[in-house]
Amino acid sequence: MSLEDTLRTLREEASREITAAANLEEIEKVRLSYLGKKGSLTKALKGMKDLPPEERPVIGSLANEIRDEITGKLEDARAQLELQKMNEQLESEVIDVTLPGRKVRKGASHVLTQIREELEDLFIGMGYQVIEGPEMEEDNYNFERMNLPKNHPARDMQDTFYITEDTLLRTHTSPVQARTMDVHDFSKGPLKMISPGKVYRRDDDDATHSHQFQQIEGLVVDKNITMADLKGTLQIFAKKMFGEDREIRLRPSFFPFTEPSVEVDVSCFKCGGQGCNVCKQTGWIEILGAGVVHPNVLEMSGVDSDVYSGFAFGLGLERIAMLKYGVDDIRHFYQNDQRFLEQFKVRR
Ligand code: FA5
Repeated sequence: MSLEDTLRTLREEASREITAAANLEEIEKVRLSYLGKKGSLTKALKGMKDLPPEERPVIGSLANEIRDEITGKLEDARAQLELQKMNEQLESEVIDVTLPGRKVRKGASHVLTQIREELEDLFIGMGYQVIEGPEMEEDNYNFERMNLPKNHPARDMQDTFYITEDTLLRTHTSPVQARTMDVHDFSKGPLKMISPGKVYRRDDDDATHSHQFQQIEGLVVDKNITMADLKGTLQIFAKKMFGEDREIRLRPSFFPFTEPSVEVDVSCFKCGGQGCNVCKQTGWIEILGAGVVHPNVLEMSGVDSDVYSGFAFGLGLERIAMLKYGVDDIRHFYQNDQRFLEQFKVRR
């Protein structure tokens, strides 16, 4: 067969094979088999050198024409197949935006954190600062500075976890009173602070007692502060937390660091005052202790008790949460049962 015939045959075969190629891999194979180093068109062109010189330009231009034609067809076919491949992919990977989404489980603040923040906002609104104190405390601040010298019988009121002879896990947030008064500059104005935080006691756990719980301490010291200021403040707090119709009572009590002292009870949410297992048949749940700051406590911080007076309170955060939401066992707050916690989830 003459070289010219060979070229014409290759042209037809290549054209057929390109049309028949079903995918990009097959196109590549066709390309290699004609135009590759060992491809049939490449080989045929090597035969050019054996042609008589006068035939070379004619056959040469035919060969170029055929090579360009095959290259062009290959490129068209490749573009076509690439488009087809992309369309198939788009179809197979289609996203149905109307399908319902998978639910993302979001975390949320613990109910006690929510109430703490609510109370902080209330007191900040009345001009109080929020001050934190250490959970691991010196015996000195936890007791002595609260007018409870060593061997004072009232120390037994709060069974203590000791770390060393002089350090302990604080049994209440009251030591922050002394720490704050020590550094407050009274020439610049009155002291008004609250101090939230964890406290620890060797109490037996039951429906209303936990060995670790949270308190919020409150302290106001200025000239002419009286029991009436304390009462007014507690009333604002109670109304805000429990609403207008919940009953509140102030009961005379004793704390070594206040004189006079009171305890505040709220009517039981479960029995409404009839008596039940939650309120230990009394009809009331105690939420806080308070009173007029004892002159000794002021003096130990270098505050002149003839000029200044103050009131203080210490409230139990879990008790407030129990009363607000009708939770009948304090242990629910610490067991991390999702079914319990989810009830207080707020979307922010
Ligand atoms: C005190 O801790 C005093 N420091 C409060 C105080 C401050 C009085 C300032 C005067 C001036 P008491 O031990 O009563 O007091 O505890 C205060 C509140 O903490 C209680 O009214 C109660 O709401 C809560 N509480 C006490 N013990 C527990 C406990 N084991 N579990 C949960 N809450 C408790």
